[in-house]
Amino acid sequence: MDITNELGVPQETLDAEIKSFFESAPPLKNSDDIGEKLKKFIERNSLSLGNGETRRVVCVTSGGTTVPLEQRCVRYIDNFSSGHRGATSTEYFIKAGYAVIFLYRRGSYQPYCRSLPEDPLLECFEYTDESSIRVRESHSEAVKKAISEHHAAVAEGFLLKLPFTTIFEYLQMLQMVATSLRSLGAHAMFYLAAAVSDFYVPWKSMAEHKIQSASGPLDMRLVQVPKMLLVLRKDWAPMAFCISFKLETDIKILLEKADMALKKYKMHMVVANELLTRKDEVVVVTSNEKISVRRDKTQVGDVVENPLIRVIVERHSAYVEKPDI
Ligand code: PAZ
Repeated sequence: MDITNELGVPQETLDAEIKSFFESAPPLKNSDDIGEKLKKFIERNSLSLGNGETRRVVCVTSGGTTVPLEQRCVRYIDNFSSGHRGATSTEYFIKAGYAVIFLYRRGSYQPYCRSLPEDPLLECFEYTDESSIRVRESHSEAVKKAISEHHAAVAEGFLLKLPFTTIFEYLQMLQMVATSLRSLGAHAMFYLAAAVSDFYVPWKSMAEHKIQSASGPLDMRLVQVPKMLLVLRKDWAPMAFCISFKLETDIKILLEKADMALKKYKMHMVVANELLTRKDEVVVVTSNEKISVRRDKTQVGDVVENPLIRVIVERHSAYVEKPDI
């Protein structure tokens, strides 16, 4: 008899899809190095804080995953995500006393760099008559703040940055992080703000070389990415506090879809946001509440992540006291 899971599909089918995804994915190039970094980071942050508490650790995912179309990849499918949400949230989590594993898309926004211009190297620095390089006066405060806060977070062991590009790298790394964080139980959190591809080309059915245009229109079959959120919740880190994000462009279906995601993937919270207003407001959906969170427009430079992380930290604290798996 087939046992159907929360997604309405037989558990065996989901297990087989996940197995096939991981088995056919190109192996992570630096998995030993990532494993070592994770081990050290978690060991360091598992030490008691001296007041009977242990530091909480959150994995923040950020930016979009790519879907390669060729094994020797020239072309790929990408998405809009800039990584601003993940990078900014990381700053507020560290401020709230968390250690953060920042799993981010290469080249996307970085924590503590919000107030820098788009091309900091070329815009913040200048060449002097004495043939040295100095920070332009106009950017000196922003550069000083970015460098000192970033260095402090890394040096004190509160920030571990792990980059990904493809959907294959992302899911393999997420699995590594999740299984490493399992030992922290309810003190671990997942804040899944990355925009993860829903469809992909399995490695084995992917063209090896650059697809040729001479062969006419391109007909390509994309397969659905297996629903890993449920596996993360049930198997990889069952005690961790899990928050996923739901993005829609049609506000009318947003809350309904967020509610569905909450139930289907057994998330503790789903943060619902609409593409055009995502920097101003979000709605935090839980099993019994819908909390509207807005940035304070009267405060210059306030961002929606400030009140959002406050709400999340408060709920995580309650969960640590009384985990209700
Ligand atoms: O990365 P960003 O700041 O440009 O955008 C953030 C976001 C919209 C990608 C994030 O808030 C989100 O909703 N992530 C999940 C997207 C999804 O539904 O797949």
